[in-house]
Amino acid sequence: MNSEPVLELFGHPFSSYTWKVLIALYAYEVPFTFKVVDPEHPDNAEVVQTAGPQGKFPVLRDGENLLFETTSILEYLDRHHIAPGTLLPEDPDAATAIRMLDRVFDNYVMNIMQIVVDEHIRAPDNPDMARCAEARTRLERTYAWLEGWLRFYPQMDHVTLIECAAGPSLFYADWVHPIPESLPRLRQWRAHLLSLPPVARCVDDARPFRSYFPLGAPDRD
Ligand SMILES: N[C@@H](CCC(=O)N[C@@H](CS)C(=O)NCC(=O)O)C(=O)O
Repeated sequence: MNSEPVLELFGHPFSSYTWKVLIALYAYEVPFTFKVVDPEHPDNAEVVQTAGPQGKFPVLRDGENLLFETTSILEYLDRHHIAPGTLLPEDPDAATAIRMLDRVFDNYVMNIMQIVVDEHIRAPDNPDMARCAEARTRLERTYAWLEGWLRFYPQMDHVTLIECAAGPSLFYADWVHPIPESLPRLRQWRAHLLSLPPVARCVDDARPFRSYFPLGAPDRD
């Protein structure tokens, strides 16, 4: 793939998956143009709608290369715009271990949290509470698993695929279903992630949109 042209990232400042890519771009000072996806920018929305099968964002454009799916975007950035081995190791087995955790944060934190959010968008006055309760139980199970995993994972000041995936997913999941005090490592790690400059920048840039959070944004973070 060609890596010459200026990068464009299509996304939204309040979107958790957009943050996942922004965190790497900010952390490694990769120049890019942000193309906001909203009703005022139909051209940007059009790019997103045609890039992948479900019209999801973010989407990265690098010249003729159009990439969707955040994990693939980050692997591409690692190879072509950061330095191979920065976001995920070059050793295949070590990379598999990192990808496995990336899947945990996307599939078992972000996407489960999103079930509760979507339910409150679908029926703000009468959300299906049984569906929400089931999602909350699943989130609790992931939280408990992560508390154990954190006995072995170091608190790092540099950003890898894991921090990119964990920062946004834990930020929003804790809004939907607070991490209990009985899981101090996970609570502390979330606070550490939010203190990383690229993550803090995403949090700050998203502040103007907090009123859109369907469950009501808590008065913290
Ligand atoms: N698996 C996708 C998920 C992307 C995703 O769900 N993006 C949300 C925004 S955070 C989206 O596009 N929502 C609008 C929609 O689903 O139509 C990825 O990793 O890029």
